[in-house]
Amino acid sequence: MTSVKTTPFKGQKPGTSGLRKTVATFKQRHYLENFVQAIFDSAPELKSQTLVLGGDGRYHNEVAVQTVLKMAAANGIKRVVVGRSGLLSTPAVSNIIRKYRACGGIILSASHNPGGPDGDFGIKYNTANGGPAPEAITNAIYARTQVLDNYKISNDADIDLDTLGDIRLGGMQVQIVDPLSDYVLLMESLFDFDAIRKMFLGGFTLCFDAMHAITGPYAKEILETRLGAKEGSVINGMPLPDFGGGHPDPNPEYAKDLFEIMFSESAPDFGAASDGDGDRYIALGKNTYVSPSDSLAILAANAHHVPQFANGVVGVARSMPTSGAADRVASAMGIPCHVTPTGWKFFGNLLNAGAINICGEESAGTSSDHVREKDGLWAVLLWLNIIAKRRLSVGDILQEHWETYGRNYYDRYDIEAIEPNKAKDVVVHLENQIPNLAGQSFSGMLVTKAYVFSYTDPVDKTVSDNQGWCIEFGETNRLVMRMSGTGTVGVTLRFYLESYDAELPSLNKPLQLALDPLLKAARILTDFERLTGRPLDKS
Ligand code: G16
Repeated sequence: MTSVKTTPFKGQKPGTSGLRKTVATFKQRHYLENFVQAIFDSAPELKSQTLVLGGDGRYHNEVAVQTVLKMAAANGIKRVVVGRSGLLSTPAVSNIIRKYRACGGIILSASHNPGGPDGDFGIKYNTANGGPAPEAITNAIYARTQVLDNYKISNDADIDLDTLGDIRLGGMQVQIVDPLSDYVLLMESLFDFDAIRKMFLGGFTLCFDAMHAITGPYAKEILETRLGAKEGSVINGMPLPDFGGGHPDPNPEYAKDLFEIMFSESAPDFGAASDGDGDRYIALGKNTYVSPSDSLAILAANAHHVPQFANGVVGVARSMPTSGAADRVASAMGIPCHVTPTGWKFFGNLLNAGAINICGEESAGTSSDHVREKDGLWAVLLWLNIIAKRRLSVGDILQEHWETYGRNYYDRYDIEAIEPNKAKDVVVHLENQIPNLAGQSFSGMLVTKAYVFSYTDPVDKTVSDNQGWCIEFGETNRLVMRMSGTGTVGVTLRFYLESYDAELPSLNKPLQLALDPLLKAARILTDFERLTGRPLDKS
């Protein structure tokens, strides 16, 4: 064991979901080690306990896994449960932490961000409940990174992670587990696999785009091998360190292969994609795309068809920028809908307290209390189980939902890599107007409420301020702007537009038409284009 002298790096503050930086940043000498030491110093309870470790297999995963293992050994961790070849999807890590009663977990992933030598890398700490560490812990980790002057690492050679079983690294036990088996067992315990299998036997067709990321093997095992979807239903199923040069973010822009298939003459009955580390998903039907906000609402409204929810949905939660579609379902069911800041960590206390058992976000994450992470494949199986029971197409389920609850037209504009000073000008410009906006009209809409979103956790009363700028135009229209916490270059500003309509004839308006007044209002209110020199559009 060696104690290595080091000096702090600026900016090792975990964002929405751990520390995400470019690979080049992570490759700097001591960069990863400093952050890992800060985790071990801030979570002394890990000593003499079990830690779970795995990553999404992106470029730098192999090197980073060995480094974390050697540092865990030097820091007195008793046992590390690690996925074979250092691989585990994010929901699989969460499950293993809970199932093996581990004290915490380290996930190596930059999620939906691109990979490869010029891409991004990331690291995240999850606590004993299987969920992302809450802000109190991530703040402590950050504070520690700022004063750290040494880290501990074992001098042992790299260990072979490709063979299942137990080996020792110094005084520490390393248990190498199959990344799939515990997760597959969990899924089998939650859903009616027989009903889904019968549906596939009856000719139901599926296309699952794994985007060359971690879910490929999980999806092949569950969808093709166990459930009998036709071989080849999982596309781009081979995980690659650079995701085949793609951007593993399941959205209309990056999951182009899938969208082409689902909007073609020969579209299968169901389409889905997941992201780099397997926690996000999107759902599609023939010529139909279900927005993540609608998907959350539909899954909540139909969950009772599925064994996992035999006792019903007790409460729902969504992040603030997510559309209010789930609120309408919750209100019709007479259950609460909690509105949290963006970031899966904010659902943790509600799930632990049993206050909710479905939650989700507009950023394509939905999950339940079966783990403490969002879970892409779980959401896909929930959809499949609902379709198997209801025998309706995705398009019919979506249309039925809108006709029952009304439609929340919804879209998000992301402007990435803005120069920090210019982004600050936009923020200051909007923030200065907030106190005086109520009563003013913008593109024909009257502002009824304008505020900076702040959240008080109902369980531990922690207050999280400055979680986004919200402007409401009556009950039906809303504009939100927030700063992303997952970008790695400059500042990413996100603009979320939402317009509710319950009138039957107008449920199928083109999205752009429905949201155009809000986009105009966003341009006026933020003066974005003048202040940044960038267009506020999708180019
Ligand atoms: C993470 C968080 C999500 C969040 C998303 C986007 O997802 O876990 O809660 O919605 O980032 O965050 P932002 O808008 O700040 O970029 P993931 O899948 O990237 O880990």
